[in-house]
Amino acid sequence: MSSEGNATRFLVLGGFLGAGKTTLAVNLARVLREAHDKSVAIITNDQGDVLVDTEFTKDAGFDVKEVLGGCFCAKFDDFVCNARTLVDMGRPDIIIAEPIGTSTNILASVVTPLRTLYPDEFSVAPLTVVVDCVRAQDILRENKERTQESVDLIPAHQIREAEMVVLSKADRVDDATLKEIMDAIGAILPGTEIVPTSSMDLRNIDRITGMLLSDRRSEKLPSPESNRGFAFEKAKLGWYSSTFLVTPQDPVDMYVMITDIMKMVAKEYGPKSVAHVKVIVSSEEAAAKMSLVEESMQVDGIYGSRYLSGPGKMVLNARVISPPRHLQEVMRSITDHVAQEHKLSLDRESESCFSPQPESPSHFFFE
Ligand SMILES: Nc1nc2c(ncn2[C@@H]2O[C@H](COP(=O)(O)OP(=O)(O)O)[C@@H](O)[C@H]2O)c(=O)[nH]1
Ligand SMILES: [Mg+2]
Repeated sequence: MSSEGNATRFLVLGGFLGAGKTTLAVNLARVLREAHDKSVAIITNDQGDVLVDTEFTKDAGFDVKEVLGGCFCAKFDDFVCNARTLVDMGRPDIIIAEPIGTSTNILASVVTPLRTLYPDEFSVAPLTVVVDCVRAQDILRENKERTQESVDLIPAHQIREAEMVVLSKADRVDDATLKEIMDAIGAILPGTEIVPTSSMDLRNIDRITGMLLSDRRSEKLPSPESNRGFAFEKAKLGWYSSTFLVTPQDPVDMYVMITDIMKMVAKEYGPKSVAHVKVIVSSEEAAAKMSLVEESMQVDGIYGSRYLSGPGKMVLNARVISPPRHLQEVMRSITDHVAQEHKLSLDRESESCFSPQPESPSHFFFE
């Protein structure tokens, strides 16, 4: 990095909803800080107006800025402005930016504009795409029947754009399956580095930090693909976000409360419909975050006590294949039920629900 002058190293970490981008960003930031004495700042991104990822990365102790209400590509000036603010705030060695999980043509509309327009300000690393091992075979299967619930064109396209592929959740598949996935991706992207990893044991994370600590820059020529099919897939999704003030009557077990929310969502929608649901509850003393991806429910972190005894805040993000209005009704009834069950008051402070609309990139570079 030293030969890059004053340019801040910059990584765009793409990949589908729930693939493991935020988890990887935080793990990379920790390893870079602890093993390499490098500081990392993070930029998050969402269509909605509140984002669990931002709370989570802040709680993990990193400088964070967010671009809300649209993709980095459509809000490119905000994106660059946030990157500059992070540089002014803390002079980070590396900025990691996580676009929305449904973002497409990132190479043409985010990575190439950044590396072309600001070559002295940002040293843009190869576009790194996180692919969930558990979903990979389904995404890559050819000639399969498309149903109302299939959203595969977007993740398959995201893989084609990659200059480095990170296979997340390698702990959840066996070695033979992992090899099949690597062979299939290798056939699509000959010569592209594919790195299997896991948040459980951080295997191969040094290969990703090694790339970041090198001078390797993004250089792939963008060959954008038509957004029509992608727009159709995006329109199948309901996007629900809300924030609440949480006031418990007695200390409430946050773990049990969030698990109840997730179980009810999973019961209402089948695994194929749940792209990613995430909830974070936090107070001055404690925080707990949990995710549901397809049928897999996971605690992503509990800081401090798992009991909430004073006022707190809850942020809820659900990305589900569902008409938005139905999703809103479901989420309202679930939060009402949980409030009653756990004897707490949940005062909704904000709420939004919609299907993502097609976006117009500020810049679009192609061969
Ligand atoms: N078992 C396992 N779970 C993971 C791994 N990486 C991420 N996850 C879980 O997958 C869920 C979604 O992760 P997140 O980073 O929020 O995905 P994002 O939407 O791509 O940012 C969370 O519950 C994570 O804890 C991994 O390597 N192994
Ligand atoms: Mg995320």
